[in-house]
Amino acid sequence: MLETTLGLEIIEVVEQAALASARWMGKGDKNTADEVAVQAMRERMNKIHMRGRIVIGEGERDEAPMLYIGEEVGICTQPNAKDFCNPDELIEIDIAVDPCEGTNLCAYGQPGSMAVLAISEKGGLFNAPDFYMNKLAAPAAAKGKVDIRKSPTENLKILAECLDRAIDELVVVVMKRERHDDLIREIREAGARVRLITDGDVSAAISCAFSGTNTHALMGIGAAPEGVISAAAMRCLGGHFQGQLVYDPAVVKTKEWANMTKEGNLARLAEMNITDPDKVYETEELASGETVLFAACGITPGTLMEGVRYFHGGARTQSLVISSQSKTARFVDTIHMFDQPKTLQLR
Ligand code: VTB
Repeated sequence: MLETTLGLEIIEVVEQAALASARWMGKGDKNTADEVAVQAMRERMNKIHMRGRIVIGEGERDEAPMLYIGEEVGICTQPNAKDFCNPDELIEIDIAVDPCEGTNLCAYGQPGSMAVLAISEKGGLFNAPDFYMNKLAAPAAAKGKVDIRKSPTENLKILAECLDRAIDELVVVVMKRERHDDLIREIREAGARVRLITDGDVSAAISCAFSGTNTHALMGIGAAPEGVISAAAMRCLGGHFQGQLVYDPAVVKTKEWANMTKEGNLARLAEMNITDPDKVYETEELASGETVLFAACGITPGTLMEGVRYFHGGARTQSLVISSQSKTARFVDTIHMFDQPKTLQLR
């Protein structure tokens, strides 16, 4: 149901966000690259015949004017909705968005930024707090065999067995951060190779589920909300994804968390009714809905998708839409014609 009604619409949502953001590609202004994506995503979403609610978005209402957590989106949330939306026929939908995942990558013209979202029925996506998350992603063959509680060395041995290859034939993606210095050392000592990225761990996590990407695992700490989006894709693809919230600023080592304390963060989690802050979340807990859909559109080129390519009068995009319902991963190549060209050429 979700897929048949919303499958094409959500492609357009991520396409519009990517097209907007890509105008700011390489301009060194990450805030604008993000803002325009948010605006475009919201505008397109509000044309969809649905009653949607943002569960993962740009932040709390007071700091984010658009796509804030709790914002209602879709035609059927508009004031005069009852004129054209029958409330009995409507499924309520939870939506997790990241209109420009990897804003720095976009701003500096680096590979791997994309517009991304995940949807499910109400309650089907974990409302992750704006915390950090330790993540482990791996291909389907290793699902349930690798475990985030085990050491990276142990996991690499298991992964090598599951993928029937030597450890030095494995590539692990890790974000280049001070907090990962020991992790990187350990992976290298275990014999595997590390692909360091500056940002954009959603794309890296999902790449693990596609053979041919030369990405065999994602390890390390990134943002928790994006962890849910990655889990939604992995849930559809059968890949391995686990996440554990990180609340200790001494572990995270970012300037954003310089004024935070471990005790303060634990208290924040308790307020959000997260009673076990050390819980390891499995894919099916992060994206538990009966139906889960995931869509992404490349802003800059990446391992999975091309980036936006503008040309006179139009642009070409590449998106990926994955469904737990039809068990499909569709790559959608779209030519957008802004000015009705006299002849349509495939570019
Ligand atoms: C970013 C971003 C990632 O995590 O790095 C962020 O690029 C948080 O890490 O893609 P820092 O605060 O250390 O930069 C992601 O957003 C996603 O998890």
